Amino acid sequence: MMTRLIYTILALSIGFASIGQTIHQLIGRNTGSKLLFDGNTIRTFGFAQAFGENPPIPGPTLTFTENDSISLDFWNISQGAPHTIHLHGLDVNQANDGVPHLSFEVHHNEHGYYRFRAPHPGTYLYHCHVVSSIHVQAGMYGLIVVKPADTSMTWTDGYEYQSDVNLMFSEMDTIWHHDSVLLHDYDTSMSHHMIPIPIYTPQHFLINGLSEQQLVDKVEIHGQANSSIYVRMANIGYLANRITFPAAVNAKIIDSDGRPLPTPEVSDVLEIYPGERYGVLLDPGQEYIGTASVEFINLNTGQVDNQQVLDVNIEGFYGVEDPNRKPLRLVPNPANTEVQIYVSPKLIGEQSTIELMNISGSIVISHNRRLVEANSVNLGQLPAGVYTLLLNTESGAFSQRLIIL
Ligand SMILES: [Cu+2]
Repeated sequence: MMTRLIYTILALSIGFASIGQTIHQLIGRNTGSKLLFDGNTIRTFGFAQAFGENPPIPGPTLTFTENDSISLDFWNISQGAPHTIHLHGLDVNQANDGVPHLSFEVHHNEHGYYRFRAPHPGTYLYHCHVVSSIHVQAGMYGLIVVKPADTSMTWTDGYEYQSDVNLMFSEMDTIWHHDSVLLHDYDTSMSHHMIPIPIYTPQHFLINGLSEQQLVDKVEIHGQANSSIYVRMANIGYLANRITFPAAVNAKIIDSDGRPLPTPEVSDVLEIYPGERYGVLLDPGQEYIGTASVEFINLNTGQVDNQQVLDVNIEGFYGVEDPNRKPLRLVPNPANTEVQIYVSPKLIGEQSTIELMNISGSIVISHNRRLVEANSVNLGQLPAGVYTLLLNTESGAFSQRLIIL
C-alpha cells in the first residue's frame, strides 16, 4: 500500500492515468502560511497540488464523476508528523478511509494511494485524521464534489442548474497555530487527549478560507435571473453556521450529506453543524443585488460569535445578443441626472409602471407611463449607488440594474 520512494523517480509517477481511472495528486505539508484579513500571517498545515506550493486553505476542491474509479496519490512532504486523508461521508472501505491505526498513515517523504469509487453525487469532505483536532484546525481540509454523468444536473433525475457555487465554512484560532500547539502534531502513544490544548476561541471566521474584506470580489453568489444556481455548502469548523439567503433568490434546500432530501424544503434559513453538507437551489426570478448572511454559532453558548456577509449578484439581461430577448436597455448606465429606457418593439404602446428601487429595497421613483421606444426618467438628486429599475408591463415584469454616479 505504501511505498518509500526517492524524489528522482517522482516525475515518473505524476500525471499517470489510465482509462476510467482518475488520479489526483495531493501533497501534505505542515510548513504552510496564511495571510489573515487583519494583515497577520500564521503557520498552517494543508494540502497542496504541487511540490513547493504553499498549501491553500481550504485544500483544492476534488471534483469526481459518479462511479469513476479514483486514486488519490498522497505525498507527505512535511518534515514532521504523518498525515492521512479521511474521506468524510464517502462510505469507502476502512483501508482507504484514512483513520490512523485502522487504515495507514503516510510518513514524511512517503506516499500512499487511497483508492475508491466515487459514490452518489453530492458534497463531501476530506481532511487529515492524524490528531485531527490539531491538523484540521491547522488547515488540512477540503471539499469533494461528486457530479453525475450529466453535469448540468444536481444528480441523475435531480434538478437542472446553470451555475454553481461551493462554500466551505471554518474558523481559525491563531493561538492554535503557534508552534507550541502545532508541535503536538503527532503522538505515537495515542495519548493526544492528554495534550494541553488551549480552549478554542477562534478570532477568524472563514468562508472558503477568507473573511471580512478578503471576501469581496473573491467569494460571492453569482448567477443569472431566471436560471438555477446550485450552492454546495460544507461546515468543517467547530461552530455551527446559520446561512440566511435573501428572499429574492427563492432558496430551496434539496440535499443533505450527499443524499437528496425526500421532501425539498423551501427556506431562506439553513443551519449547518460541524461535518454536515447541504445543497441549496436558488431560483432568482429577477435581477438582484444584495447579500447573504453567514452566522457562526458557538455550540457551547448558543450565541452568535460572528457574522460574515456574502455578496449576492444576480444578473439580468446582460450580454444577451438577441434584441428580442432584451426587453429593456438603459442609456446611459451609469447615469447621472436622467436615464432613457429603450424597450423592445413588442412592448411599445403597453401601459406600464416604471419603478426605481434602491439597495435597501425602497422604491424611490414610481411612474405610470404608456411605453414609447425611448422613455425618459428624471433621476433628480438621488444619491449615488446601485439601483434596480423595475418595469411592469402588460406582457410581464422586467428589471435592470442602474448605477447612479
Ligand atoms: Cu495531518
